[in-house]
Amino acid sequence: MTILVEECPGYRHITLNRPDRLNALTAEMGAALLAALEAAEAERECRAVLVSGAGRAFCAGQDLTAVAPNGGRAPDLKTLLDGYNRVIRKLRGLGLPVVCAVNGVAAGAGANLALACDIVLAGRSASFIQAFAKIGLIPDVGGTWMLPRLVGAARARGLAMLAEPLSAERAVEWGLIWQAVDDAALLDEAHGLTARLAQQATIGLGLAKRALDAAETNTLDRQLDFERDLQDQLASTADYAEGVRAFLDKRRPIFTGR
Ligand code: LHQ
Repeated sequence: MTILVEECPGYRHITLNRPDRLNALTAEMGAALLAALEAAEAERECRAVLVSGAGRAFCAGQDLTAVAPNGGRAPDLKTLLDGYNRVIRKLRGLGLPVVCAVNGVAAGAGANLALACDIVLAGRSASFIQAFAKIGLIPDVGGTWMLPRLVGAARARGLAMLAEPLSAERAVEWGLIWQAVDDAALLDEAHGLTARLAQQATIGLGLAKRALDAAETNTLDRQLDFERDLQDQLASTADYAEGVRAFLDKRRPIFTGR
């Protein structure tokens, strides 16, 4: 199986599972990943998702053996990317927090798959490579959108054009990812963080994602109205009532995701 799904208390752990190919992506794997995200979304008890890779890498991007031009004929990258783009849209639109544990190299579409997640942790020996330029392509699956927003125009251009590995520490320094942790501690840290998010006010976290994404295109004026409307929606959730009650009672809140 190209994807493994483990049920953990309150969340699901999805593992990219082609370790002998550094978890390089195939159309089948993209479809399985999308199905796993849809299943997580449909399960009421699932309130967060963790994504990581099996073996020594996170993901080496597109499996290049599947897209080599054949006898001068160009491969069908359009259909392939339509499939991967569904995964990116699902990750961004998912009303659940998604943690990514980058356990080794994340190259090409693999790097940008990681960046589409909400909170990215990486092992100190991991690296991010916008490998596309090495094979004559542009950063895809959202790379050209995410990179300048995360690291600014100058660094985005350098990463896209030079295709050099960026260390996990430098990725944190540049604001590309949330945190770098010791390799041996990565999975424990990522599970701990995901479990913690799974106990938070789920609807609020989902709407925070929506608001932050909407802010990329909204004016401040429109965004203020949008925040007001989302906050108005949240005012009637059980978790808001519990959060305020717990604060006033000086105790820890018990959120139910409702
Ligand atoms: C691989 C791959 C791989 C197949 C390692 N494919 N086998 C493009 C087209 C279409 C639509 C969708 O979007 C895209 C976007 C993209 O993702 S384009 C970018 C594709 N990825 C790359 O260009 C990265 C290619 N890989 C590498 O540069 C290196 O393997 C990295 C830097 C990731 C890791 O290097 P090493 O740690 O030195 O490992 P390695 O190169 O020895 O790889 C181990 C094995 O995995 C090896 O096979 P072998 O049979 O020799 O043991 C590689 O051939 C295989 N592998 N990446 N993308």
